[in-house]
Amino acid sequence: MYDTEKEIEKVVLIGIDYNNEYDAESCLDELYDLAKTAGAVCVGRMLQKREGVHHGHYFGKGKLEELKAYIKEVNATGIICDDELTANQIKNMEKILETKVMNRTLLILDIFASRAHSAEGKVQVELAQLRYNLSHLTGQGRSLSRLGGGIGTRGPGEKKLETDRRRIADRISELNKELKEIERHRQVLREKRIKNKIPVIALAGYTNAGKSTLMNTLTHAGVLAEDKLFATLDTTTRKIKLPSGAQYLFTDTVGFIQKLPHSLIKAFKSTLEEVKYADIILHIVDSSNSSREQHIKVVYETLEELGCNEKPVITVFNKIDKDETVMPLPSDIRAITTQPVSAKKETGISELLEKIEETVKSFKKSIKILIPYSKGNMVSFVHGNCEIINSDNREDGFFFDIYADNETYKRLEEFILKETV
Ligand SMILES: Nc1nc2c(ncn2[C@@H]2O[C@H](COP(=O)(O)OP(=O)(O)OP(=O)(O)O)[C@@H](O)[C@H]2O)c(=O)[nH]1
Ligand SMILES: [Mg+2]
Repeated sequence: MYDTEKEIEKVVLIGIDYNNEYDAESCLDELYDLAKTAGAVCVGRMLQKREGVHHGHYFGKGKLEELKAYIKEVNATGIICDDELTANQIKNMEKILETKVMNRTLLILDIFASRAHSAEGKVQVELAQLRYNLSHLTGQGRSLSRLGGGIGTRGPGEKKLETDRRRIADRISELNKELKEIERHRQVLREKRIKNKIPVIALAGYTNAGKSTLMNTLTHAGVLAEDKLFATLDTTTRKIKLPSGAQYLFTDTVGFIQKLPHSLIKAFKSTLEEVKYADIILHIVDSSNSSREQHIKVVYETLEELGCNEKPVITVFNKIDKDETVMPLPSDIRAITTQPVSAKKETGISELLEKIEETVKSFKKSIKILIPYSKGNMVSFVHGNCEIINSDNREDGFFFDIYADNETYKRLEEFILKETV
């Protein structure tokens, strides 16, 4: 990852109103939040109604002239476009507008770069940055420096790189190797969890929905939670004991956003895939956000992209304490159940935990078994495969009060205490 000095950018946000399901104004509102998070000051915004982008310079010629005058008027040092731009579009626009041209992808990459703390996060961000730059290189000998220009001027380009395509490719393959090794470690951890049979609950959702705040309320993990987009990049997992005695693992991870750059999805696949290995996905929604329905849609699309269509989902409508939260809450037919909460004010939390337990138990059977001392070898099987609520060494054998999945249930059927069936 490359870090260089930060300069304050005064930017104009631009976007196209395609007249489709995306509300152009709220897309720009989100771009505003991204720009602010990245440290830029927004001095204006401009939308053009068009069927599609102008392939040479995004806006049409006339609108671009209008934008040029506007940039001068508000004294902006650059523009940020809500859509992905080709290297050619950037080149043409910079020439016409005589200012720095950035886009949403660069902003997100830039924020990720400033947020990555773990070795894995850093490798993933650098990989995404390099892939992005490689895909925006046109022709031999083109300087990288201009292309890397994000808000904080982070990015490979701003470090005086005299690197060529070949060297980037080499670095990418080097990073890929590092990432593979990190992923191997992660896989070992996951396998250990599967072996322990502790239910894993992954917190997923749109960025800034309150995942980390809920994680802290539930587990006192002390995860950083802030009113900034992508406050969390690294995965945190904590074990908690519920009032019933059952133990669960909760995992907090990176948030989703619409138009998440593909290079980032690819680089962050192993982090994003954390949800894939969970027993339940806790889908956190910021109910106070006027785009909450759109956010829900983006989250389900991203989950599908990650191959998690089949996972049981519990939707948590968070931030119900806020005045902006409009009732009634939206319906969510994809979720098994929903729960309104305030992670901050700690309301609805015990109801949520009950619903999580009910859901876990709905695909596990509760049984009480007695294993005779002569079959002591089955005890380690129980420890390895069941969720143990209670255990006791009785006169006639080992007693267990457990939750077992179907397969385990069959193996233990002969030991089930009759009176508990
Ligand atoms: N009023 C109110 N604010 C909340 C609640 N939950 C979270 N917040 C605030 O929302 C902001 C974002 O919270 P985070 O927990 O960092 O959100 P996140 O989903 O982890 O966000 P990322 O990690 O950035 O994707 C913070 O300023 C929190 O204090 C809530 O129930 N009520
Ligand atoms: Mg977070």
